[in-house]
Amino acid sequence: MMNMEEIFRELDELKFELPSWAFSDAGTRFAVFHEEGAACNVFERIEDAALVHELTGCCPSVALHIPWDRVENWEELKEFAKEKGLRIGAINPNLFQDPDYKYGSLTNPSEKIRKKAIAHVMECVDIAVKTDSKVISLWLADGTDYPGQDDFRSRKKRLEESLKYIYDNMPEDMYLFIEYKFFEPAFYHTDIPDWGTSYLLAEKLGERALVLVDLGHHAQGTNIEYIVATLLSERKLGGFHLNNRKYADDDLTIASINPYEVFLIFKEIVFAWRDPELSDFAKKVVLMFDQAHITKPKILATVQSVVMAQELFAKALLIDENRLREAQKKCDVVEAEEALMDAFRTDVRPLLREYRRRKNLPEDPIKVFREGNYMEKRRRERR
Ligand code: PSV
Ligand code: MN
Ligand code: MN
Repeated sequence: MMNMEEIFRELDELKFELPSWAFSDAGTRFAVFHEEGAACNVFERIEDAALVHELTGCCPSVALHIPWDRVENWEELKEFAKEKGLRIGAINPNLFQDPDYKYGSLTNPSEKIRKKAIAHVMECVDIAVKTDSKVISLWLADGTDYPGQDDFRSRKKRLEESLKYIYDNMPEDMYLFIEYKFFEPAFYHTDIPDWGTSYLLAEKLGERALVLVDLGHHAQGTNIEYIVATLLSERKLGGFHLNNRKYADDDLTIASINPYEVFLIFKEIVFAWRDPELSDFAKKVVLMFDQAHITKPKILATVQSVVMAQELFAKALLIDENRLREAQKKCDVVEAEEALMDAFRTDVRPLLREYRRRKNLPEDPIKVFREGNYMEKRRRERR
């Protein structure tokens, strides 16, 4: 069992990445809803991410989506982020909004369109170089709607060739994350539907190609923590898109529906952190939020997400690993589950308040945000 000082040291290593796109207006496929004072451009999005970092102390990087966050002068943007206490995290190419990709991007039957998609990813590689980012995080909307629409094996081959070009032309210290999603926007088949396909592609490319797990991208009942454990043991887990889902890719705030699931996922990370053979690798796994705040105010929802994730991670840190392993050795199923549940049932809020107090952070970031005039100021200035 870890003592409080050890837990605090581990909490020091817990960092989250914020997505720029969480701070601007979002919507459903039916409508986009406006929040007064919400960020309208990348500088304002970075400002909002910086505020979340200021209140929580554990979100030092911000991921960008291109072209949503495209600027003329990347040096200026990088410096702006730096002044605000942030660095640029993963660069996310957008291969899903251009109508040219109706029949696929990196898999498209047309060589011309594949080249266009590759060129966009290479532009993102260039942006990553200019902003000192080390990660390209790729999600494809590619798939087909009807049987017979295209040939599966030909698409797989085109995808592999496109990815190989990208991987081979990235700087040697850059990582390529390959995100999977089992459906949508195509409904008959998806080219990268599951972790196995992402893994296969990443494995063929090389060591710096890794799998990205978005918690919203699985069929109901999928055991995500098992996928995480498998990918960790293969050293193929690059990062997460943290969120929660009820039905589909609904991008709800993390643990709003199923906190125990997130706790079990974090347990896999914590145990990998503590495994001497995996520790260095596991500590590099990027914990990013991919959430769209529609019914909640965006900055507040992000603060709430960070607080929630930190609490669940702290609970996972409290698991008595020896007790659990002893029970597992004896096949004492009830005792093993109790070892997990004891940690899960612990109220870690006093511990986190003390942790934040020591770091001169607000003990209750949600309350401080609510009571501050942060949004009022934004509504005035961003009108
Ligand atoms: C797709 O559903 C996804 O999860 C990918 O990560 C995209 O980049 C992101 O959503 C856009 O919000
Ligand atoms: Mn995602
Ligand atoms: Mn998604």
